Amino acid sequence: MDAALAAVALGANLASPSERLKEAAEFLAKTPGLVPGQASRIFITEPVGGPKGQDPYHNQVRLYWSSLEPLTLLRTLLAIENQMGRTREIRWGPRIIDLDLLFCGQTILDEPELTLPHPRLSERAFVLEPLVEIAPDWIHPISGLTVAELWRRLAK
Ligand code: A4P
Ligand code: MG
Repeated sequence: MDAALAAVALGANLASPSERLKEAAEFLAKTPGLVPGQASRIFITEPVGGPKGQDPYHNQVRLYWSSLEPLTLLRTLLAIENQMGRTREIRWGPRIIDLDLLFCGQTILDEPELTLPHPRLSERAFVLEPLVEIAPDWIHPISGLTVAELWRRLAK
């Protein structure tokens, strides 16, 4: 498989979140089949959904040239979350690390294990704001809109 540009959203709001983003990036940089590209700044964001009283999140998006199949890449992300001690109790509850696959080239998939592009990509400021910094011209394969256009729509 030729390398495709993949975008990974990193989020954390427990246990020194910015350190956790760094740790996850180190795991990703060591993964065979992934070549790191640009990384956005880290944004500190208010929690969206989930229980009241959660701490703010640290969010970032990182790009990779990936020669992995999308499902292999997703399973790699879940394995890194597990290695870092992620547990799942409440939907959208506080987390040590969340690694979501935003897109993998122009692949469209609609499976329970992996939906691509990420189904909430276009409505999440904590994802689009970092993404627009590093991939403004990427075209969403379903809507046909660029990331810059999606961000302008949401930020209005
Ligand atoms: N899955 C399917 N498609 C994907 C994909 N493209 N990327 C499946 C990642 N996973 C995908 O994931 C649940 C299952 O989704 C996985 O087993 C995988 O096979 P999860 O990590 O347990 O759940 P999650 O990420 O907490 O849930 P969800 O619904 O994807 O979360 P969202 O919509 O991403 O929201 N507020 C701020 N400020 N910052 C945040 O980062 N994050 C969330 C999570 C809520 N509020 C937030 C933030
Ligand atoms: Mg997730």
